[in-house]
Amino acid sequence: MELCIERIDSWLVDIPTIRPHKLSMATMGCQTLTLVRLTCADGLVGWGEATTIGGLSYGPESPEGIKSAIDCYLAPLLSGKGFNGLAPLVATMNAHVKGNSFAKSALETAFLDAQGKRLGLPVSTLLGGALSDSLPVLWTLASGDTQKDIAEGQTLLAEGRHRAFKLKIGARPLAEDLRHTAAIKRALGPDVSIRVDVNQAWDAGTAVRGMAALQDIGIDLVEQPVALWDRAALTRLSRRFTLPILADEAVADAHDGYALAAGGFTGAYALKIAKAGGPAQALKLAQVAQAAGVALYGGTMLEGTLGTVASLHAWSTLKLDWGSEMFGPLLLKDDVVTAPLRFADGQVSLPSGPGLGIDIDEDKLRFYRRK
Ligand code: MUC
Ligand code: MG
Repeated sequence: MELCIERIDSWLVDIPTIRPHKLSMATMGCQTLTLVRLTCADGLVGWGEATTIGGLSYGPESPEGIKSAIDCYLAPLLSGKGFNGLAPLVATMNAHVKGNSFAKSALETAFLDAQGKRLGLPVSTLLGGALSDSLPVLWTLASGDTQKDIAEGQTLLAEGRHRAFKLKIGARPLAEDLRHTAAIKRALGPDVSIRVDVNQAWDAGTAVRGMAALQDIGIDLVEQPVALWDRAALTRLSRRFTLPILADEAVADAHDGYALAAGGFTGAYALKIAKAGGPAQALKLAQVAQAAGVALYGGTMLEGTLGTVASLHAWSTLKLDWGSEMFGPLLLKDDVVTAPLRFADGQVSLPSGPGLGIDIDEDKLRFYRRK
């Protein structure tokens, strides 16, 4: 079976968030989806999506940069060529385009969607087969206001939509962040898992004080407390505290995962399709982690439904020790798909059907796309 790629189109799609989402490095009021449509010579289409967080504040690719890498380099490279599977597609992209993993992730997703539709198989089957058809999903409390976060958490617990929460800290002085975290933990109760994401905001000394205090408060997991480049500090912290560390920005792909684990890191890795270059590439990192005894977590780049579903197909093939945060669509006021994902009982359901198992709403794409 060969897919002959005829053309690749892309759009920037701006969708407002339901409330400001405050991280240590940016506040989001809108999310930009870079959507990709891959059209095969016989008319079959596959869709992919890439997102980042806060323009260039999370990583080195902006939405505009992702679109430009696709339109100017990757689309001309791939159009008119036939591929009998993902390996030659990825080899071609990597041979001619360095980096740009977010752009490559959108294309790998679109290829998998098209391949699944052609074969009549879900993407999860192409990636090894789903272990389950729903995955645990937490919610991030990040309004920037402690009382609002508590009210939001209590409502979501009462509705049963989520059972675990992540807090975004690091923008404020440590003492303030600790008061905020302790108040939320106290209000939501001992049975609710609370994790924090510092998004690289602390230096190594602040991280030692922060970890000790967060351990006393009863926090379950601390994500990326120090800078991406400071693997030594991340590793020291992981060995010093029983409170586990989740590496996010520090670990993008299988090479990073190997280097961090070989250096003595213990804890967990946040898998993200964008960081790795696609759902199949993220699974390569998962395999390195499993071989090294590092735990797994299904991470989000706050994708819309398309990118979230692409991730879910990959994560469904794994045992995720820390569950997932695939709630991106719930943070957006609207989306460009015909049917929303189902979130209930602390879980998100994996769509069935060939390819990604979702359909694009062309009217909404026309409405939200950047003109
Ligand atoms: C991150 O750094 O993990 C994931 C959930 C969320 O609220 O923000 C993202 C980014
Ligand atoms: Mg993170």
